[in-house]
Amino acid sequence: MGRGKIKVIVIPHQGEDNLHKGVATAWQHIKLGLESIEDYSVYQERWMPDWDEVIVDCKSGDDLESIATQLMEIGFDSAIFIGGDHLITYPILKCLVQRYPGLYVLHIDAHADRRDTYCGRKFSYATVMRRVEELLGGERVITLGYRSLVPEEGGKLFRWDELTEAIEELRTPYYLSIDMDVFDPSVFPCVTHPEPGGIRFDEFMKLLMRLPKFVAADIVEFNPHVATWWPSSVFVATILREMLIKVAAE
Ligand SMILES: [Mn+2]
Repeated sequence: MGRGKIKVIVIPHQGEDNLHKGVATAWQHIKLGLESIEDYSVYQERWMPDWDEVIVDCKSGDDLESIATQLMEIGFDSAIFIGGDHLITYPILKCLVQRYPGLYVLHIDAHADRRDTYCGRKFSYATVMRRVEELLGGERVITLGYRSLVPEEGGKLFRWDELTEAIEELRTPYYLSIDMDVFDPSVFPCVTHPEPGGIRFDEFMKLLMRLPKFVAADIVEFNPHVATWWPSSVFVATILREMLIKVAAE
């Protein structure tokens, strides 16, 4: 993979089985949100670093091989990936694990995403962490913030009030995956599957400040079409700024 500036890599993938369409348009809304906020973070007392935008071609629908091939061609040192739905995490990790064989994943989500199949599909936003477990080993995939699952979904699952236990399981190098539905629908309604009982922005920031630096991260499942999109666009833009600062920090 090539070296250079931090990249924001957009993967506007939307699965056939998504209940509401809309995640493919996330990035254009986040870009408007970035125009509204300061480039300076009062939380980390740093400026947002320079970054390059790269957009992956997802016209081929569920063709994960095509996404993985494009990611290998793009090459990146530090990157934040923007979905799209949660399935994008799989091709990203398929590339990253070649470079970091012992990679861990911290998966922040209202859902476990560990069904074996969903709507007859092996690869779906509802099965993605099961596939990631098969790729990396189940002990390396840590989910935090879940509040909805079915009994077949097992693994290293932690509720938000078990945050300290989840962090104790984490090792570096690691990848951070953020499903926006981890937030409470009252603070962030723009997701396809909102779940009551979620976290606030300040709780997320407290976690981010506690975590060691990650090698790359994604922000997925922002669906601007299911609720009033403007405050949510600014919300995701703010999260992106904070993560760019975090990944750029020495
Ligand atoms: Mn979710």
